[in-house]
Amino acid sequence: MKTYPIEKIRNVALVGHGGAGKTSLTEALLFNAGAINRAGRVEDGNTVSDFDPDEVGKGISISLALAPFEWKEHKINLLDAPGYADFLGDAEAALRAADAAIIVVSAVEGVEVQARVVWDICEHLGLPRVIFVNKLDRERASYQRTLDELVDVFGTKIAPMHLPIGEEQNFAGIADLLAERAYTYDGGRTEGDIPGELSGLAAPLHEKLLESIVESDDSMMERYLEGVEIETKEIAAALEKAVASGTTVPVLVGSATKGIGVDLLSDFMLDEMPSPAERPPAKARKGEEEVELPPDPSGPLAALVYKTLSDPYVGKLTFFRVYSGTFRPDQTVFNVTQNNDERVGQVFTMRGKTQESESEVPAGDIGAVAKLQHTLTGDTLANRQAPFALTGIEFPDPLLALAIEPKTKGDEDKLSTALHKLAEEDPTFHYERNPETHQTLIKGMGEAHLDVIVQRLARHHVEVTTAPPRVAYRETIKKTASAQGRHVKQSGGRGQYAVCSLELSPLQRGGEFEFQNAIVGGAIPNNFIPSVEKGVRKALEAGPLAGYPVVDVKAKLFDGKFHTVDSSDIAFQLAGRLAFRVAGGVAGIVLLEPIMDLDVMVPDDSVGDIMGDLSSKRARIEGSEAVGRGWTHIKAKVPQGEILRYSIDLRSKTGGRATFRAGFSHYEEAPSHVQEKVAAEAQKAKEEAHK
Ligand SMILES: Nc1nc2c(ncn2[C@@H]2O[C@H](COP(=O)(O)OP(=O)(O)OP(=O)(O)O)[C@@H](O)[C@H]2O)c(=O)[nH]1
Ligand SMILES: [Mg+2]
Repeated sequence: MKTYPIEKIRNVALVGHGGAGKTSLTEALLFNAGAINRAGRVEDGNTVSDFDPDEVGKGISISLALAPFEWKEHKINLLDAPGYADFLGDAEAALRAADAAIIVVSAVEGVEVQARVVWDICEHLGLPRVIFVNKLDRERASYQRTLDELVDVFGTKIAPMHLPIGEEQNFAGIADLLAERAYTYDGGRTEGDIPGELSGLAAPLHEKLLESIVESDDSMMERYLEGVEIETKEIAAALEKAVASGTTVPVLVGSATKGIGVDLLSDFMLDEMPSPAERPPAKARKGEEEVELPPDPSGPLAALVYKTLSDPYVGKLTFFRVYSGTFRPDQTVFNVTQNNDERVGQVFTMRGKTQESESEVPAGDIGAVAKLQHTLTGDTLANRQAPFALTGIEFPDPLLALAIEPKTKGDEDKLSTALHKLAEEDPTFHYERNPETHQTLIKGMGEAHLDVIVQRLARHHVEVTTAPPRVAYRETIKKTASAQGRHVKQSGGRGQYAVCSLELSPLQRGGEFEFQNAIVGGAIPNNFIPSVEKGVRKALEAGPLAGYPVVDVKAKLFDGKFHTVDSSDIAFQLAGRLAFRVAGGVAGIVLLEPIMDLDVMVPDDSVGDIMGDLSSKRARIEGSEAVGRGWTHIKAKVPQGEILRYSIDLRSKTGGRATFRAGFSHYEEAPSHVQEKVAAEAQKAKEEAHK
């Protein structure tokens, strides 16, 4: 593709709820511009954006896709983001790399959860946006109902730009409220006057739209109120300003699969959406210093990596958006975030999975490079001489964990290599080896996300089984108790002799373990004291109740006996362990469970439900506060064992509207029914291991 000057570039993210039609719209825009010969269909698995086998299999987008096309001497870089909540990370990345967003809303389903979520991200990023009301050709589509809902949810910024001519199977075209022209689609496109039956509706909307636009300009507002006719050109310029500043969010309409309104949307992107040059300069840091980088192709290089993909043919592909300078092939760049040089070979532009070599990618444009060694999503690529680091990308924290194990023994190494690769590719996917529960955990945004991860592992030739994660319980003692440990064997052969007396007492939560040597008068020689401690520590590793680590205990060694010949290090270790076990039995062992800090954001109308559910999960509610716009923030402390599948529960209780965060708080004694259950499970596991 040829290199375009910055004013002729648009970077636009397509976002919205799952299934609203983003991928179909991408396809229609590319087809309309002649970038592809035929429009693929999501159902047929032949679209430009959904090329990954998981996407084809499921018929949904999982990964964001870049789809550039040329339109009237401009280059439009579409970033088609997934809508499903599990893949929100890629929507965040698309919005971060774009200069504007199109929020696609279905005229059948209306304003769904993820549309609100991406709207909030746009607000947070200060990103200009428009709404495209799609699927107007479908049965039960309603423009008026959708518009009312948009105004209801997003407020008075919402400004209708286009009106549908007809609806459902009669959807035939579009009335442009600003130009007061109508376009009907029947093979080609015919321009005409707004049809009579619509003009009654269109006239007041035209006035409203004008008002909303002129509001951003005082002098224009004055002339408008005085009744002076304002030129269409001036209004278009004012609209562009109003969109860029986010004070007006125009609503366009159409049908992606019928190709209605798609050309108007392309024109709208050129005429009314900001070029990279019209956006505020990028924020960056050089050491402690904060700077702003204007989008100058001859400035210092600063490119943000917004996506990493592993391609079966080329290997690792790194997608970047250039904010300053020009990204050229065959050079060494400096990864500021990782503090590492990277050798760059060819530079590409990608359309879906199709690559095209580029001679350069200047500020404002988007490109890709293969086989970088150290670079991860969110990093900045720059020059060593001018190492500016751009603000990274905020990815959501993973919400659901599963334990996995390779089906084939001996695949452990292959598994960890594959996990490493997948985590590099997907910033919302984490994995860890839990040293306490001896499980490998995969953590993601939800069931569908982890499902995809398991399938991707299989494509890396590692089949795994999944299980719920074990809770890292701990054990401790209830009260102070003493006991003697005797390890004495003196019948034949080399003798063994060690006796020690221990007093165990509870420490405060978080006190871990303390060992006190209170031996006086050499009852145990000094060189064997560490042996006793070692034995006790060994016993702490697996508690008597259910095999979990014993914590918050003080062990005081206060007496003992030894034999000049038969005592040894190992004998005192065994005696120490025995004394601990016996004293522990007397002191009473109890189970501690991890308690989490839970923050839930719920729509006001489901607060009652969520509270009820939380109390059935033994949660202590610490507060609930209405935070406005229909949302309530609930804070609670809740046992980890009760919320292992909270992301699933919460989604089903609120239709996917609520979000939560959970972090470890502290350990607490578990109620007796939990202790009994955990002890019984441990017993069962032990018996199975012995079979
Ligand atoms: N009738 C009709 N169907 C449409 C239209 N746009 C999309 N669809 C259908 O709606 C379904 C979902 O479309 P997609 O393009 O995959 O939607 P998406 O927003 O990309 O979905 P995700 O990427 O999974 O979030 C597919 O079956 C499309 O054929 C439209 O304008 N009219
Ligand atoms: Mg899609």
